Amino acid sequence: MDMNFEKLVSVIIPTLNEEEGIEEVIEDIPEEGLKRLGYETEILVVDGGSSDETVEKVKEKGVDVFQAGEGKAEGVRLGFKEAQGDYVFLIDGDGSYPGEKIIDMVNELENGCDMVLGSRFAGEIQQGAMTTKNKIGNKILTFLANRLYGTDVSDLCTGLRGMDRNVLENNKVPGRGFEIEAGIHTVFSHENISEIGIRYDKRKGTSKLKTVDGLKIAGRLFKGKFKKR
Ligand SMILES: Nc1nc2c(ncn2[C@@H]2O[C@H](COP(=O)(O)OP(=O)(O)O)[C@@H](O)[C@H]2O)c(=O)[nH]1
Ligand SMILES: [Mg+2]
Repeated sequence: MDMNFEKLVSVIIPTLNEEEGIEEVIEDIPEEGLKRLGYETEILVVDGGSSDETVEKVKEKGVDVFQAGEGKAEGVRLGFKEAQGDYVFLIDGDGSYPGEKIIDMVNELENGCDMVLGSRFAGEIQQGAMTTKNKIGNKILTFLANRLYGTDVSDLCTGLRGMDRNVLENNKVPGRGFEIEAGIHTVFSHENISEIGIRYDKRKGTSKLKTVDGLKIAGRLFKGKFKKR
């Protein structure tokens, strides 16, 4: 079969100093399972200037690394620009999300949704994987997103999601840094969103998220709703 007729799944991994988890994240992407569904897999690591061994480890695995500007959002947007897949996935590079779930998520997208979330709150959160403060923050932000945008999701900020590339091509995704998931929500709120429950594990390495980011995410949700971009 001509390569041009293969279906393609892109998996974007944003990284900043994830030398402890990145290899495992790449290994857990179910390329074989996707092949059985008829998809080639393209992995894109978008790095925000790691000072540890992240980039070397990714290259050793034969995976492409793109150098992005500062902040998670710049990395993700660069990934969106480079990704060629029919479906575009995002997964954090810290080992906290189950890559094997991409198979079930592709099924959801094939069944007609435009974005599928891997929901931690509809799944299970392992002991020590999320602080109580972050749990409350995530719940409040998710509630706010649903109230403002008329959606019904259970995990706004999840770091594992799959999207139809057509929607990404036709819309600019707004937001800086950790606002990116809220920015994606503002774009997909007019589309068909589904979710599957996932297990959330304790991350490898250290979190980059700060308390103030929660406020910025809320700000992004309000801006997207009430301000012309
Ligand atoms: N490219 C890029 N990725 C980032 C940046 N900051 C964080 N990340 C990545 O975004 C993902 C989520 O960050 P993390 O610190 O785990 O946040 P949390 O999961 O919300 O606690 C991880 O894979 C990080 O390596 C950045 O400035 N640039
Ligand atoms: Mg994390």
